[in-house]
Amino acid sequence: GVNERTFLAIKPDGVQRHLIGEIIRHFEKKGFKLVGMKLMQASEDLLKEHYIALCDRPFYSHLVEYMRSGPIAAMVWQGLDVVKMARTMIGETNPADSRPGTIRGDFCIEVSKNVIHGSDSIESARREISLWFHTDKLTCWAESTEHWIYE
Ligand code: DAT
Ligand code: MG
Repeated sequence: GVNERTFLAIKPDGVQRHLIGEIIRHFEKKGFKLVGMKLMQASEDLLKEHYIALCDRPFYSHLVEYMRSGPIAAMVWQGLDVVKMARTMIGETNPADSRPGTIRGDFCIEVSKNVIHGSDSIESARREISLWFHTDKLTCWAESTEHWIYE
């Protein structure tokens, strides 16, 4: 439904390369609603937990170090089918496989510096939102443009 939420994070390379504004603009223009946002340097524990499903992969420790190497812009976005739509807008895991027009297709080159994270399912979104945000830090607000976006 329209209350579906996803967790998006602009990774340290995206922040350093001044892509925060442009990336947020993509999701704003689309019609999704920003309900939580913070800039933070994540702890090793948080990042290990965030990527726990990948703990057996050879790149896991490198991935955690990269995510720890600078500030991250952590966000929660809301809207109809936002989990799947945001993944489509982000592109494939490897920027080389991502079409032009997607965030990874337009803004990066290597898989290990792919500028943005997006939850891959509704269950992951729930898990990741509760990992990165306290519920009381999310803001429910009525968007005045909602009736121009939804039937
Ligand atoms: P995604 O971020 O598209 O959900 P994922 O969850 O499979 O991809 O992997 C998490 C991150 O790990 C990914 O954004 C970049 C990194 N990664 C994935 N596969 C990799 C690989 N083969 N080599 C290096 N880093 C990789
Ligand atoms: Mg993933």
